[in-house]
Amino acid sequence: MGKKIFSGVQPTGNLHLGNYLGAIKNFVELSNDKDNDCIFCVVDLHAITVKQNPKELRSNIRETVATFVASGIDPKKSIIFNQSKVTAHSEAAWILSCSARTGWLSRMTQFKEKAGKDKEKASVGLYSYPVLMAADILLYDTTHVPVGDDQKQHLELCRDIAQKFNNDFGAENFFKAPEPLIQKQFSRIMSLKDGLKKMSKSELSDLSRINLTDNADQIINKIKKAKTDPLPMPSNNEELDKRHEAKNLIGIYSSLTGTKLEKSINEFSGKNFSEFKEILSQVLVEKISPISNEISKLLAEKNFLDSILLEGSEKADKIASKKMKKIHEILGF
Ligand code: AQP
Repeated sequence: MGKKIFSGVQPTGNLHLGNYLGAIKNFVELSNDKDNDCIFCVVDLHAITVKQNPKELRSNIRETVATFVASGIDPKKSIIFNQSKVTAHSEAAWILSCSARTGWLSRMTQFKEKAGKDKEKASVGLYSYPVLMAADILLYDTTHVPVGDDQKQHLELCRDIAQKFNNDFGAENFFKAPEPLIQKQFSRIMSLKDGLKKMSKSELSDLSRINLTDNADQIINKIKKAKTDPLPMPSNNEELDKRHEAKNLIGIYSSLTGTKLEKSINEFSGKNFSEFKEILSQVLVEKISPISNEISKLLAEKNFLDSILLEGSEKADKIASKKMKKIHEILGF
């Protein structure tokens, strides 16, 4: 039986190699299997958990759709829409927030990381973000959620919320507990400037990430400047584990070329980083340039991008409203 896939990406600009290798590449592969029903959501309600400029947000929503399509998701086969246009998401988030326990939410590490030291000043939305994510997933009877490693904890929370709702209302199996689909290797791409920090859209330094809109010169320059260490390339797994930046770069190479990590280590063992970086840049340019070229072409076709979202939101709304009706019945509304 095919899978019911749902996943989202925040339209917060600077979509990067981590988003691609951790999530979008997997979206494309899953959407190419005709047995799967796929829904890919531009999660604009999630984006406003931190302050957004409305004009930039609108353009980032279109850029996210363009990235999906440029990466290979066919809008005729998969539903692509933005979250704010299907009101059931916000409604279900409220309802599920009454099932979620505050103790569960306070354990979420992403909130701690994103709120930083000044937790009191973080928005309530940033804190309750995983409940909205649970609503997104559960409204569509999703069976599988392709995400990066950083979202694993939120997926576990989603399963707990589903189970609690079902138990509380004697609605056995009403919300289906979804399975995460996380790449086995290289599920977390790290910053080019710090091998211990996740590659991220909001990192101030643009040199820390490869954006999916970067051109060949920018990619080559960023890899040239990527942090490494003074030793030659590692020659075994143990050595690699201790050298975070080398591990990240070899991971990126392996993931892009579909090569087993051991094979990549052997290929470059003892060589200079400069030699490896040149090859890595070539591979990156080869894989990312076609996507970035396509994104810029699509960005000029605003009406086309808007029509994808409109059509997608109509389809998504049909599914979500049906589920919402049943939720009302269960709750006694
Ligand atoms: N560095 C990463 N490595 C692997 N996967 C990643 N993802 C994000 N960063 C990495 C995965 O990309 C999908 C979409 O992410 P998102 O846009 O919803 O938000 P995020 O995880 O908060 O992304 P960023 O880049 O870290 O944004 P900021 O800087 O705004 O916090 C998700 O499946 C995610 O796992």
